[in-house]
Order: sequence, then structure tokens, then C-alpha cells
Amino acid sequence: MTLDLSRRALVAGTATLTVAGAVAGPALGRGAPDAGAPKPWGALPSKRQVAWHRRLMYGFVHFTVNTFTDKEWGYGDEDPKLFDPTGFDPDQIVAAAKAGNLDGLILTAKHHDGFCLWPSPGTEHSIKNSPYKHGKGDIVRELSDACRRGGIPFGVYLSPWDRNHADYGKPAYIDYFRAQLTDLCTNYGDLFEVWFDGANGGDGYYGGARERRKIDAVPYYNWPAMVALVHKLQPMACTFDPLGADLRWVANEDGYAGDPCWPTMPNKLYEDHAGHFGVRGGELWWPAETNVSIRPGWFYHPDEDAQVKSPAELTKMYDESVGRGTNFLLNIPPDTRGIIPEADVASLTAFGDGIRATFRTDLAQGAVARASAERGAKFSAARVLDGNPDTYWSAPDGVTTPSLTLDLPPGRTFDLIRIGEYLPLGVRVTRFAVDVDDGTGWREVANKECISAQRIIRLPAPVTARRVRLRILEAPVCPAISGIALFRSVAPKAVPHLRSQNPALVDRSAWRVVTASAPGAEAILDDDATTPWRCAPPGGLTLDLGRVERMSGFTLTPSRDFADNSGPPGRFVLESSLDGRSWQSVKEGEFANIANARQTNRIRFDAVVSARFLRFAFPLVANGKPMIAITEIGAFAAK
Ligand code: FUL
Repeated sequence: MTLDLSRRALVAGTATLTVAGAVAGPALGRGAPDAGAPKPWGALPSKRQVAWHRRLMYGFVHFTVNTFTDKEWGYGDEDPKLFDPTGFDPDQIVAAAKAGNLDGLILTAKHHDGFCLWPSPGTEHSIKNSPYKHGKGDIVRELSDACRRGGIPFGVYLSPWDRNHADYGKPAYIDYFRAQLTDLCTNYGDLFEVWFDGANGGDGYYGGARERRKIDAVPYYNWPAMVALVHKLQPMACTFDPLGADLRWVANEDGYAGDPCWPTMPNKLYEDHAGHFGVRGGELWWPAETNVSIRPGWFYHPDEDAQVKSPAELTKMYDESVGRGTNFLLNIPPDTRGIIPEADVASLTAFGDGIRATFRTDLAQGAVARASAERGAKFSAARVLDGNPDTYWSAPDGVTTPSLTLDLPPGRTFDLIRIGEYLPLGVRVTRFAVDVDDGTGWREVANKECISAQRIIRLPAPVTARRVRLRILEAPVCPAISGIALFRSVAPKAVPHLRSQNPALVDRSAWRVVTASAPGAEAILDDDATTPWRCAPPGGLTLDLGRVERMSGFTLTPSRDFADNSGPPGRFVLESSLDGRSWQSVKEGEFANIANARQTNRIRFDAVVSARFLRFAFPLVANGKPMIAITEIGAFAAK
């Protein structure tokens, strides 16, 4: 794979193209503006975007032939017969999502490999040629029905890049893609979101051509027309993420938004920095969605069973996504049975229980709200406590830095402060501060930019306070604050860390690092894909496996941190030894697509290797950064 496959390269590398009619979306669904209400300011959200903001958190379901081939990006030549879940249970998937407090599910109806989870007309590369339900299955139908039964909304991911289709890159493919989109938007009930992946063009099967195809995504897909098609068929579905779509990418796949993360953007293609932080005063309402997988990969891989994110890690991501005004999209991939594995359900449940317990009781209720300025009874300070997202406190025009104080009943102990703006009037507050008074006088606990849909401030420790104050420090117009709430966080219960019992993998419990070119290499054995070992290239390490193992391959998981000065290794040289003195060459080669996908690479040996010691050399960094960063190394057991 080459570098121009990523969304990052796509958005950065193409000339500007603007959306016709810069203000995002259709009418807000409000009637005539409230008498006496402040005038809206700046870019405004559409009705569907306002509804989307209130959803906060929902799930992704990555499921396709990759689940069965142990890959992240299928080439497009997979035999449809490989797709054969032994116990697909959409209600179990919905129940797992609900246990995790996820309000909706988005299914990969078609990933880059082109395999369709529904019997899509116009292709043989679909579930109709798989053994599942003797070719009569339709996973899109089954999961959308289960979502409806479970009372959560449903959405679809449809990969524009199709590595199977013979016409990919030609106009005929666009007709096929639009027909697929029409089918999904017409025959599966209401959709709340339609996800267009930014990875586009590269090598693939392409009907047998097995070649590399490059496209110029913006003119090729004609995104404004594609988005309009979705909106016509599904008026409340938010589209992700090309220019002209309702939602943007947060510029990483690691579950955190920028601080601040403005929901507004200039009317042009964006680079990572703008996607991550948004742009104050931008003319489009184009809010960020923060996506991450509960495991290192987007698809299920048995070698990641011990790397399910902990409830505490998920809670941190909630703080850094929802807490910064974005929505949190958490991927929960089904395994080859077609259900969410037990370890993932356990983590999700503990996370969801923690969120439910935390936000159950608003400790600001019963307070008396007073403001330094009010716009009148309809916009009084008390509106921030009425629990109604459609009412708000505001000040007279021209009063741009008012403050609002809550006088709390005695004994209120909290460590989370949640503030929200009334979005239909725009994102009005530029900078704000929060103070608490625990009886010893005011103390500033936050001073930040951007409130937007919601801002959640976590204090380092709970405080028992009689007064809390919001000070608007900078704003172009008077504020419109719809809510202020206080919570006492309940830490999620820890779930026992699972050591993989999978017989397909070599048990690493006796493994240790013998030598390494840089300190800290033990991090590659800690089952935590967020703790990297960093070394300068060329680097390397030697592992003692504790006993002689028979192996058929190895796995290497790179760091997913896009922000630091390191990147994944580009190549490897592997040697083995029985005694740590005489070494045999095992294999050397490249880590495929590692710079873009940042996923676990699974390298199969040409023949079974029996060894007690493994010696890895990593000659270079895949993306030209100064350091190599690796989070895990494991091995496949030979059968
Ligand atoms: C990326 C894709 O390439 C991954 O496979 C995954 O679907 C992720 C959500 O988006 O761009």
C-alpha cells in the first residue's frame, strides 16, 4: 500500500473545493425565532446535526470476510464462502452495545474488500454466495431489525473504495455505488448516520486485474451529490466525512478530540490540525466524531483477545471525546461466531455501568441560579437547571462576559461539571472559566476555550462546595447556555485482565526481553497497546521465550499515537536460536500498510520455526519520523 491511501493524505493533498451554500444544512426545525431571543451567531447546525449532538455515544460494528481471514484490509479476492459465522446473534450485539450505554450501531455493510453483508444487486461478491443461511442471509437486515427491537438507531458504513469491483476508478462504479447507497437508504428503515470512509484507491483485485488504481476522490465521487442523495432518502441521517458532509473526522483513531474541539470549520478540505481542533468562526457547522476500536484492530483478531480496552481507558476516552463536545464512536467487532466476545462485553458493561451511575444524579438540582445579567424571564439564569435542552440563559445584546452563580444546598460533593450551549444559536462562547467556593473563597478550576454541545470538566478530586460560578471570559455576542450540571463520578469496576488462552497463539507468560537497543522494551509484552517501546532506527531486541516453541508466524502491533515523534517500523529482519548463541535467519520483509493503518501486522513464516530465542532488527521507521514505536509482539503457534 502507498501513502496516498489515508484520509489524512486525501484531505491534505487535494485542492480546495467548497460546498455550495456555506451554512450547513437545512432549516433548524425551529418555528419563528423566539421573541426577544438573541440573534444566531456564526455557523449554525442543521436539525439533523442538533439531533446527532444529543446522541453522545454509539457503536461501530466491523464485520466482514476480514473477520475470517484475520485481516484488517481485505484485497477483494476473498472467496465469499469464507463468510460463515457459526452463531450470529444480532440481539446479543445490540445488548452488548446497550450495556456499554451506546445509543446506536453503525454496521460495515461493505468494507474496502467490497464484500457486501446484504445481497446487494449488481455484485456476486456478497453474502448471497456465502454458506451463511444458505445464501439467503442479510446481516444488514438482521442487525437493523435487532436495533429496532432494542430501541436504538441504526446506521451504515459503506466503503467508497471497493477493491473487488472491476469498474472501480471508472464512471460505471459510481453508478454502482449510488445504487448501493440508494438500496441501503431505502430498504432498511431509518438510518441515523451514513459513514463514508476516506481511505481511497490503491492496489486491489478489481475483478481480476490485480493492479493499483489511483483516483482523485473529490471529482470522482462528487461528494455533494452523494450527500444530497442520502439526505433526500434519509433526511435525519448525518453523513461522515467528506467536505459537504454533516460530520468530520477528529484526525486520529485513538479516541480523543482536540482541546478545544470547535464544531465549526472553514468551507474547504481540511488538514489534521483543523480536523482535530476545529476552527473558531469557520463558516460550516461540521462537528467532529471521535472514533476508536475497543481492541487494537477494527476487525476481530484472536491475538487481540487480551488487549481489550479497560473500562477505565474507555472512561478516559469518554472524557476526551464527549467531554469536549464531540460524539464518541466506539467499535465493538463481532468474532467468527458473530457475537461480541465475552471480554469485550465485560469491559463494555463495566464502562456503561460507570457512565450510568455517574450521570444518574445531577447535583446541581435544587441550587439557586443567579446571573450578573439576564435577558428577561424567558432567558433567566434558572433555565440552566430546568433539564430542558431547548431553553437557555442569556444576557442582553452587548453583554458578552456575564457570569452565572449556582448557590448549592449543603453537602453537594462533585468532581464533574457539565456545561452546554444552546446550539441552534451557534457556538457563542470563545473562552470561559469555572470557579468553585468550598467555603474558603473562590478558586478557579477551569479556564478553557469552547463549550459547544457539552463541555465536561473533571476535577482532580471531589469538592464539597456551596457555590459554583461560570464566567464567560470572551465571546463575540451574548451567551446562550442551556445547562449546567454537577456529578460525582463513579469509577467503573475493573474487569480481570484476560491472558489469552487461544491455542492458536504462543503463550507469552514466560517471555522476557534479553537485550534491546533502547530501554523499556518490556512494554511489548504487557498486553497494553497504548504503552509503546520506542527506539531509534536501526533498532532491535532479543526475546527469550522461556522454552522451545513451535511457531508459524509473529504479530507486531505498532503504536497508534499520531501526535508524537515516532512511527511504526517499516521493515523487519528476524532470526531464531535454540540456545541464544547460534542464530538462523527466519524471515525479513516489510510491514504492509503499517504507516497508514497502524494495525497489527500478522507475518506468517514460510516453514514452522522451533526456537527458544527470537532476535528482531528494525532497520527503519515507516513514516520517516525519528523514532520507532512498537506496543506488542506475539507469535502464532504451529499446529
Ligand atoms: C479507516 C478504515 O481504513 C479502517 O479499516 C476502519 O474502517 C476505520 C473506521 O476507518 O479509514
